[in-house]
Amino acid sequence: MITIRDVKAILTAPEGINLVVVKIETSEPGLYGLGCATFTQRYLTVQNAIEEYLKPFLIGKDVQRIEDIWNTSMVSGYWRNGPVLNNAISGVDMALWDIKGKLANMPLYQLLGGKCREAAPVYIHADGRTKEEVKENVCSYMEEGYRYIRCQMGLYGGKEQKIIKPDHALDGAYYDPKVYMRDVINLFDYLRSKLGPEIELLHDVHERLAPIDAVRFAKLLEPYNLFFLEDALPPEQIEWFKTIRQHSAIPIAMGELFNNPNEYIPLIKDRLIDFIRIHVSQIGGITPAKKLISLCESFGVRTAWHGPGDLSPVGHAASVHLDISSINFGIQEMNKFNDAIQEVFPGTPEVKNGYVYPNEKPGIGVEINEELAKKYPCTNELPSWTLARLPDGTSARP
Ligand code: GCO
Ligand code: MG
Repeated sequence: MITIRDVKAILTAPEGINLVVVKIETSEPGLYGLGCATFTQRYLTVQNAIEEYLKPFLIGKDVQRIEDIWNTSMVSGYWRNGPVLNNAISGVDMALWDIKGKLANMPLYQLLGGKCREAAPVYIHADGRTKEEVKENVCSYMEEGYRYIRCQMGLYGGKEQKIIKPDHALDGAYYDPKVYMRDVINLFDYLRSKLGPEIELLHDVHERLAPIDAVRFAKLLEPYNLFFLEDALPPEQIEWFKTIRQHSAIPIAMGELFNNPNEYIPLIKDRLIDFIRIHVSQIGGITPAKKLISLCESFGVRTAWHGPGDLSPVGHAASVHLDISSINFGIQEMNKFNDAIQEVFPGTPEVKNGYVYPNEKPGIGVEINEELAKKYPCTNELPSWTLARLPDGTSARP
């Protein structure tokens, strides 16, 4: 029996974004696995959960028993389904799937049912201070071969806005929801008039609107035929998706903030969303993700795994293996990796002509240069954008 000999968290930030990768070493010399445990805003806590709690629990266990290890790890602290422990468990889970692929001498997608497609179409992020600037960025991505493009104007909630604050207003990332709504509707009206109907456009509300405004926004954006409208509501208000469905046929995407199955199961079983946007490590890794794929398939929901900069190339590659082997794949969000991250993580997924291809190497197929990783230390700073505030200073969901 091959056993777990060591479990460690590797922290690195080659793009200036904190990443957490778990490395599991085994009793078989040279056999190890890598998994993504990236919760960028709480990376030290995830590292602590891995090294203080999961490591002593896992040493000596059979590397092959992925399902048993996932379930026993999930209940080992009794309270569960939170972001920190889910990410820690994801790192272990993905590393064990990586090891299983190496033992089987097969790329992970083969263990999950084999290819449904040769490559997964991806979407990329375009932004800009004005609608003209956004259009320019969309066009340059189209020239690179991207056919799905997320369009924002001032990232989330909009920028370049004239905010009238009260005296002595506290610091924060101020935005005006109504100005944001008007600007984005104008943006898509402009983009469609200039680019036509073919290019697939997406938008991320990022939970920045009051529920009834989200309903109106989904209705007003319907004529622009978005591929999907993401995070129209915060997780705390998901009951309002029923109302959105009654007023708009715009495709709905939700899920990056979900950790607990009770957040996403109602939306899937009642067909209130079209794309599930889960951040795979936030629900605990490949083991729960493959079960979620089957649940979604039963209800006509497609996958659109969260794939921003705060996901390691190991995590991105794991998502691509899930993409390739799922019949109800929808679209894959993709990061434009810089040179440094590609050097730290040999095997980082590559995009060609708007498609990302799976690694054909055994397991997940991404390596890590641990010495080089040390050259890019993580930093524990408050992400300023999370201190979102409305014009009068009220704290808002970021
Ligand atoms: C997306 C997400 C990200 C998140 C980020 C938070 O759709 O890619 O909204 O941009 O804001 O992952 O850390
Ligand atoms: Mg998002």
